[in-house]
Amino acid sequence: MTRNYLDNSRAALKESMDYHLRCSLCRETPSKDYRDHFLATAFSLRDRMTEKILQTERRYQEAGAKRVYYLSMEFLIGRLLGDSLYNLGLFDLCRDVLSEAGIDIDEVREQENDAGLGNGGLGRLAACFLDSMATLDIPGFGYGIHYEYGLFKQEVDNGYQKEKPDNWLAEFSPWEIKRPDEKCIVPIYGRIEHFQDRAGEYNPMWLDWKVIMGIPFDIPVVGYGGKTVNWLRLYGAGSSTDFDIQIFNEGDYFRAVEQKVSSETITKMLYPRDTLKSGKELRLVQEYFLVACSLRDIVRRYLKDHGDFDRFSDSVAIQMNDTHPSLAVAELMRLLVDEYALPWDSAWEITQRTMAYTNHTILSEALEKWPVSLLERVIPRHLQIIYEINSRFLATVASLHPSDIDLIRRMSLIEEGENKQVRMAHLAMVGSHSINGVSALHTEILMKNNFSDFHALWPERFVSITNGITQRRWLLKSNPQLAGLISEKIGDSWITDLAQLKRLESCADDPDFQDRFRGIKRANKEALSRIISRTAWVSVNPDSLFDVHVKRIHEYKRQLLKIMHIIYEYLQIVRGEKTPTVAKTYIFGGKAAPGYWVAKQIIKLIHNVGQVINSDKRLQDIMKVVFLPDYRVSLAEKIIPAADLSEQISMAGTEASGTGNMKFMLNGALTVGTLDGANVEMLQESGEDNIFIFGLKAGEIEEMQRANTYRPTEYYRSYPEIRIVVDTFRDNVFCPSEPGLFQWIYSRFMHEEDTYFHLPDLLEYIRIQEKIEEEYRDTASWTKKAIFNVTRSGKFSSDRAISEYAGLIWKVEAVK
Ligand code: HBZ
Repeated sequence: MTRNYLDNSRAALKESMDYHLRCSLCRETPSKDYRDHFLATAFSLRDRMTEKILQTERRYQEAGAKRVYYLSMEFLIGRLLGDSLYNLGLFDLCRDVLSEAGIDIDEVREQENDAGLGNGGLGRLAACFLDSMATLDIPGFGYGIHYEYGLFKQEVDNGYQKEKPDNWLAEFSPWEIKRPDEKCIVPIYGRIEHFQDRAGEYNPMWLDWKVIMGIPFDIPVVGYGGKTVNWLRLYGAGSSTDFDIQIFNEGDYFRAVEQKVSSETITKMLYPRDTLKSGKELRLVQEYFLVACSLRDIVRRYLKDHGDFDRFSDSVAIQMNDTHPSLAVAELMRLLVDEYALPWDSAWEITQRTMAYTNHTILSEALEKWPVSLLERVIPRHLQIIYEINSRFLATVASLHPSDIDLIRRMSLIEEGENKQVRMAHLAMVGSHSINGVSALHTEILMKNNFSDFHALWPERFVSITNGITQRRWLLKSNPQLAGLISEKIGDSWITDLAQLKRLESCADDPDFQDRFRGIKRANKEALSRIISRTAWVSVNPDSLFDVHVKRIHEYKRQLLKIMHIIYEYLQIVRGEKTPTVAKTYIFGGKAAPGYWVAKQIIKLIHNVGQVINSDKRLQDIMKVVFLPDYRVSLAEKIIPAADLSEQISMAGTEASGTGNMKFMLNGALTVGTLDGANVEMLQESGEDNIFIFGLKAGEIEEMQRANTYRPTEYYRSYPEIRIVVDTFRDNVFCPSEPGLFQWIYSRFMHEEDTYFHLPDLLEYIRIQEKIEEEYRDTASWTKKAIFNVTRSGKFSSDRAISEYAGLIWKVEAVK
């Protein structure tokens, strides 16, 4: 290529796309193959991004900048082509270049597989944070695992979820840059022996370990405007050739091959959330592998510019995304003490000043614990270090509360009992200078309940940082028409400063603006209707109210509450007790963990209720219920812009924050929700007229749980509305050909088992849904509320969240 092939001119872009078609893909030009065009476009962008990675790195070097490393077992990045095009400012140009070749850019974008390297909110948050760090010119990098298989693909067969492997790399990802030259070697298994040194002291030595090799794959992360390009480094496990050769030389060829195979299985697949992981050795190995590879890399980078560790915590901040990477505390200590011979106390000070921990769950059963016996076998040296950290920590606690044995037992890193376990959250908290929850309510609950002992000891360590989402992906790219309308009215500064949306408030009453706003929603609903008919085989009316409940299927998120309301409404209509005034489409989506029986039954229930309702002639144009299979990032990008109503109805006190709720708000859906997670703050921002809040509050539920006063049967007996719904489960109304299928739901209520308080909230939920129906009929007023949701969603940008992390926790600055 002759011209400066990296410039952003039309000619250069076309030239580099043609170049890649011929030289990278070995295709005749012009090609009509969408996949070829996807790859050629991606390669052309990658060239531009890698050049900028180098420039960005030079800038960071010159500034001697402090760096943030975001350690996460999950990065739910989805597709990258559209975002990269928008962030590089090349979308229009690229669309035109493709269209000149007779190629539709949307078709090209559909060729990309989602990188589904995460389960849900936690993983998607990590991905939004990468986008914000790059956009804010913060030297922030992700470290994660290069899973060969992401979260399973979901198929629904007669209402039953079937899991299929997500072989996302089968067709190869054009974004990643494999760097075998930067591989690292990670010791694992083996045993500890103590050797006496010259001074007569016994020192531990980790012997006979095996070796895993970590091979980095870098994915460029381009910030909006294209100035800063950071990267996400994903480690894949390989076998160490050196080590294999050693066994090989011993003549044991088969053992050498076996070891190679077993090393490579370490990063084979992402574990689905909520399966019973405790005791799953491979998962522990994965967590250790991530931490070991990342810290080696972080220390290596630091030591390139420094002779000792004196400035480590001034140069490095490490954020642990939940406890999954919390072995980083022990691994950093091990590196500093064992490999770099620092005294324990100095190493500990460095570790605490460097590390920070984000908690994402209040559900105590979801807090990670690992059996001591397993750690002893897999990472014996780390277990010793954890014991040493614990004994020093407990000595401090004991010195402050000498006779409080119970407190010491509660705070210990080790849960005593028949099967001793390490409490990973305690390890993370003790080893960090900062502990944060992900919404105001969540942090409050952590301080008051789960971690109250730690909060009493170190109140200064606790901070609340409400989650956020990137408006680049969740508005600019996924709802281009709305983005365009907004920019037309207030300019495009909202793309990097979401609070600017406030300036749109004056348009909320303007009938012309309202019309256009509604027109865009309507177009998005039409597009979604086509997807529904293609993937769920249901034809829906785009003029109906789109009421959407999409997220992981979990009892605490209460998809069952939503379906119980639908059943109620259905019965009302068919019994002639209600004349429907608004046509509605109820849309569900979400994956259930493969081993989570109740969650899978709930999918089946949604499907069966849908079958009965969708085939009932009396409800033909009035009500539809659809379950969209394989909910994932790229599907969310199509569903959310089309929603009128966003369901955020978890039992109060269970959803740490939620981030889907924010995406809906940004796209002009109204929320119906409990006072849970970030809904509380959405209410504050939007104003109570623009959100539908119902249900028990977290404190009320806590009180009922404490006093054990909740009796589902009392609600069943007292309220006919509840009774008629619950009875359908007993009477096989939605499973006539499989009697007994949903009996378990009825039985639970009858046996006073309703952990997530469905019945106490059902009545209020029914009432608020009636109010919603009434309000929806007033189109102008509804549209105005929808607009207010958009204009008041500024707080929920991940740019705001990242600025808070940078200022309050990481103490890093932008490097412009
Ligand atoms: O993290 C979610 C919370 O449920 C949600 O409220 C919050 O908004 C979001 C971001 O802070 N938590 C998860 O998504 N958790 C997981 O996906 C998970 C994955 C693997 C596990 C445990 C939890 O082993």
